Amino acid sequence: MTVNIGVIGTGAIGVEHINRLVDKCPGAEVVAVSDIDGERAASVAQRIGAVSLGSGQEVIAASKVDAVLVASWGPTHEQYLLAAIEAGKSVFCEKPLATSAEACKRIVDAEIAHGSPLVQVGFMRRYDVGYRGMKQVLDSGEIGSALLAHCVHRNAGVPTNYESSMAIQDTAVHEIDILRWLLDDEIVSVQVLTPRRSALAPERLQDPIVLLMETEAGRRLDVEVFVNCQYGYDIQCELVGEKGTVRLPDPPAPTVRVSGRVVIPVLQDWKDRFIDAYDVEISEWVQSLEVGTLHGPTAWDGLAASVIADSAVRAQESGGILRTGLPPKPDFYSR
Ligand code: NAD
Ligand code: ISE
Repeated sequence: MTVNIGVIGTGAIGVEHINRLVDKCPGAEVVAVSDIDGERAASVAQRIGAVSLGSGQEVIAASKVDAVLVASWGPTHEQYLLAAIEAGKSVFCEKPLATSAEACKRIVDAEIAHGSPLVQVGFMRRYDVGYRGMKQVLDSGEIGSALLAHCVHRNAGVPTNYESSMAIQDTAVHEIDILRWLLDDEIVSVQVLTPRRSALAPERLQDPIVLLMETEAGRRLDVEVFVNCQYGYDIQCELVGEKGTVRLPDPPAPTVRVSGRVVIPVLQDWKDRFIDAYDVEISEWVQSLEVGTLHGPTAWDGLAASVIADSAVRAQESGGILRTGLPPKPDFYSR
């Protein structure tokens, strides 16, 4: 069986996902695309033999589209998710689910009202072999119960439209999701520290920042976000347990001995760091469409990450420790 997919948003990650659907997912065919930049959509459509439609709503409504992949800008996600749910079509949405907790709640409510799961969110780190290995170690009990987590999320630099709140809502949101998933524990409070600002960061940005979070079970989590670190894209994560620790492996790279130095190159781009995870994420999504049961991060995970990220943005403004106030998980999502 072939699943016919419509893609909304043919920018950086939209094109990456289209390429992996075409090249790496034999069970899928991309039949329609759209972008507010119609020329960009048309050129992608022509390359892969799909049709380019005038709007995302037309992609969702198209009778030959079985499922939708949303990779447009975050603020546009809500309208497309609500339309896909109303049409009863499965939808994979890049993170964030939506750009406010209220918008995420409307999506969750619509999905519950529909009566069966349709939405998967693009938290791809859950598909990364390194994080999956960490989860296996933790779940085996080998290091005892986790007590602390130390994370680092560094980008060499960010685009000119990147604002301070994006360090949390766009960037740290990946750590928020992966820590909830690794620990199977909910984040209940958050504080944001603002150390001395890097003179190399654009003036509008407080960079770096440090998120300090506490979970329901009393675990303490710290996340450094430094998006103008200059030297590369560097993701680190360590869990400290009662009997040992487990650490995310660095991506494999050759060690070069030259000119009196030992050099291990650092990746420069997020696209390269998690390329295998994106491949597995999209392949598993297609397979789950074939069998009719979704397994990936849910709309509830999207809402939870957004509630926690919004609290962190407010905590950064106030300088205090804020309760995240996430409501209890509806039974619908306890599958
Ligand atoms: P981008 O700017 O390269 O691409 C976004 C595309 O959306 C653009 O082509 C733009 O014209 C199009 N667009 C904007 N409004 C639209 C609308 N109303 N309808 C249709 N298309 C519209 O951005 P990107 O880096 O590809 O990011 C897209 C999404 O993917 C964002 O939500 C971002 O947070 C997410 N993202 C996720 C990861 C990850 O690691 N999972 C990485 C990068 C981006
Ligand atoms: C980007 O949107 C992503 O999702 C990347 O994974 C992240 O590392 C980067 O900081 C974000 O801007």
